[in-house]
Amino acid sequence: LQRVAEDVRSIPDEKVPWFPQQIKDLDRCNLLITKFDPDMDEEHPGYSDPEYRKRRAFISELAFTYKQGDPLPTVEYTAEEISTWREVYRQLRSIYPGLACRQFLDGLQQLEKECGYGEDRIPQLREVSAFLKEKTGFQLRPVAGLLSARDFLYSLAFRVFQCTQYIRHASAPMHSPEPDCCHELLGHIPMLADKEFAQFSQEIGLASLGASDEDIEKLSTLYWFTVEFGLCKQNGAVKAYGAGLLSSYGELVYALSNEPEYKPFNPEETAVQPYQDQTYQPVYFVSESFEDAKAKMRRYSATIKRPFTVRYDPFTCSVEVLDQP
Ligand code: HBI
Ligand code: FE
Repeated sequence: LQRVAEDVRSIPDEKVPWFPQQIKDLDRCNLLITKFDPDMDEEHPGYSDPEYRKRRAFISELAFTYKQGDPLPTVEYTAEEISTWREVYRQLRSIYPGLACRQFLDGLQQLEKECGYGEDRIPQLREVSAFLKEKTGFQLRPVAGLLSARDFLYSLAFRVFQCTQYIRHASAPMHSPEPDCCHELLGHIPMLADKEFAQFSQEIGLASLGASDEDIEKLSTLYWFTVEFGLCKQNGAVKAYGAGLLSSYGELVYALSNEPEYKPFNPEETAVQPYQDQTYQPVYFVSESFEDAKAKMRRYSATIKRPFTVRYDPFTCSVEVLDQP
């Protein structure tokens, strides 16, 4: 079902899906996918734990009631939650130096120095958002779980990153079927502190505004193989920059072993590669550099057909919609 853009009147094509034009319109970008939800998914490690599900419902409510501009909610994490975080942090931290890309290591080091990152406490979204805003203009917004690809990508156009605030179940610290705060805070946030990568992320978002379902599917696959599971060359070695890798001990080691297949990042091919959301990827795409990935993505985005062009105005945090010349 397509939402018609009632407020973009100059566009002749009636079938353009609705898209946000101001940052506060992101309050409407909240379509959740319940596929991996602990209340719905029998495979979820928290499915048969009523305490865990109650905790999740409480943290979800903070996201449901959040409106753009509100102060980010603070969660007082329990001793059990902090101990899960500690285990994840300790394990991953020990292998980052050899496997993560330079930008990630830089970002993480700054977060440890300036933002209270470490194994003893779970950083709060509020302090992390303030940190990112100074580094790259990105800000966070709380979300209750996995969002639709369209709504998730839309928020990136405004340099807004939708972040889950709950933590995975204590019985499975090394794996989570859905995004959780370990994935966001360890996988995504250090990368979003890098200017080049922040711009790369926003440009995927801008390309998604008002795009057809088919193009959203392709952009979402591109996002998957770059922002989530991307590898890049650095000083002759292959390193990880994807958040799905940098927040999973097992897959990070596997991705950089000689088991999986590597292909050069090429948007036309990458956009149609089938992917795995239940287990490790059989194929990863390797970029020459972020600059190269950004240039290639830009060229690809320019081929997406839309009856208008968009331009982001950073002063008003809004999107200008211009008719195609
Ligand atoms: N939702 N909360 C949340 N976090 C993500 O990382 C995320 C999402 N929805 C879709 C998605 N990622 C991607 O896999 C792409 O479909 C955009
Ligand atoms: Fe993610």
